[in-house]
Amino acid sequence: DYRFQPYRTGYHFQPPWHWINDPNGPMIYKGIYHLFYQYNPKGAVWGNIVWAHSTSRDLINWFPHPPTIFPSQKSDVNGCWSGSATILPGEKPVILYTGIDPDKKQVQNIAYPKDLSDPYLKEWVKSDKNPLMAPDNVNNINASSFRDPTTAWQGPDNIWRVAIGSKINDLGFAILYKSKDFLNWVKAKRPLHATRHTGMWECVDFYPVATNSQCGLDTSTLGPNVKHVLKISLDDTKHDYYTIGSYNYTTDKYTPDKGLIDGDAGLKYDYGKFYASKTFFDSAKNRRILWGWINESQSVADDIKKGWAGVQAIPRNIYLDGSGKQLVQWPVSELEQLRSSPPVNVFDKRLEAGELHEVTGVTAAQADVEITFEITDISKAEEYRPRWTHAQWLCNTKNASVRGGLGPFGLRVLASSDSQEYTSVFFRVFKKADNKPVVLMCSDQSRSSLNEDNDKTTYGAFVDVDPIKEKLSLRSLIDHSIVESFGGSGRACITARVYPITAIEDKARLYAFNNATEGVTISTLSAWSMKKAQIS
Ligand code: DQQ
Repeated sequence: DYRFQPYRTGYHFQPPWHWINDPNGPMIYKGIYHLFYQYNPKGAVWGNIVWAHSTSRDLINWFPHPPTIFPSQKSDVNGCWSGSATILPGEKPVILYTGIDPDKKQVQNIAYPKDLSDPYLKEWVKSDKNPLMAPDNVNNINASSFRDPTTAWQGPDNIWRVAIGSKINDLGFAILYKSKDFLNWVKAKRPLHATRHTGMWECVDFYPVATNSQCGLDTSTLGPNVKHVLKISLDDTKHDYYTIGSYNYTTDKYTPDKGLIDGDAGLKYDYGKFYASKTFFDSAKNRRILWGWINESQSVADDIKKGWAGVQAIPRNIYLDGSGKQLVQWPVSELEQLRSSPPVNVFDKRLEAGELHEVTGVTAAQADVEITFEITDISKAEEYRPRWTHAQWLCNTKNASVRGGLGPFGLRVLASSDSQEYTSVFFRVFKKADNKPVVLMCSDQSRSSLNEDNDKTTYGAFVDVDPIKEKLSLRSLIDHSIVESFGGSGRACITARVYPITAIEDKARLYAFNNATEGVTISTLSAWSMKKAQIS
């Protein structure tokens, strides 16, 4: 029934209906934010892919425009797949994207705004030189694995570079192309970076981060106090992984920092559902912003029944952590305009062992919740075993119903009052042999819905914080079928899609819980009902 729509979002981006996937070409132009995204204009499953387009002044409220890039040339007749925007000198945006040609080969095309005086950039024109990059007999490019051009960057030698994801067997890599004029591109001899056993690299993203500030950097920035981030979306696992490293523009090689792992065992932007993400430099506010696609947990049949599939995560400010070892992500502050004030607050509350504390007075199906816990003593924490290196496995083994010394404690969201359905986002603190703490964050979907057709995978991440030295914080953005969570002030993120049958709309409940054998103190809890954003 198309009219029964309890799972549509209140403030996460989604079009009125049909399938969406990757965010494409995000940028700011003349003070207007642009979001393009992969869209099927004909249905709730992937196919017939075009670039849909919306614009915004604040990254939260959006105005829809007709699709901008759709099949119209030989070089994209079978689909307009992912790509990125680059702002050329003189404030001239261009888009590079992957087209699927008549032979189903993946090729790279360019499009320009028709009218630069239109801040909404509603119409785009494709070059008749397309495709600008294509697999051929000489370059040895795998024609079914050559896609998703990055935002281009310009070296001090004035030459433009762009990276494009590819693979040969299970060797994943980013092909590098160079150009003087942005039109004639020459493939470099060596890839920007390659890693064995990773498979196809989709939606590669490559950008500089500052080592001494949280400000974002323009994509071409090089120099001291600058590191680079390489993000790859692994088709085989459907997660976004990144490393931090150094980029040498004379050799055009990227080298991850020592101790960071490339690929599947490495760092993830988000340990839940979050894929094919892309950043852009917001020159108006000097920050780098991350967009990501939150894919579905419902069955294809249920997607078709509800008439839509996929949403975009709340754009996140992204910057290097003080440790230099990882990135930190935090929802853009513009989101806070949707918080109804005042929040419901709880201060200095002891949660006894086994206690469930209901937070009333908020719209629990559409809320923003921040909670901090104070931990003064880890002597009662469970001992951490060195072989517990896989966070997701640990969260599955020790789910929300398994009692430990310090944890599980956290939020129970989209919960029914009879405890039949609920999603648990929580921490568990362990202690190592030397008494150093290990913090695990979990998002446990196993009880999220009575509908057995949903994917209810539980997700987990280690959070690099010392809960004795700083308060242990969790923020969850709850939006009907989305639970987007940030642990340790954005050092670990886990996004989940949940489809409760009974815990919907005003029947959804919100709780803080402590299922440990010891008490824990909530230092602060603030919960805001969220207003609806204007989206479509
Ligand atoms: N989605 C696009 C591709 C990309 C994939 C097609 C990632 O360009 O590799 O819709 O989700």
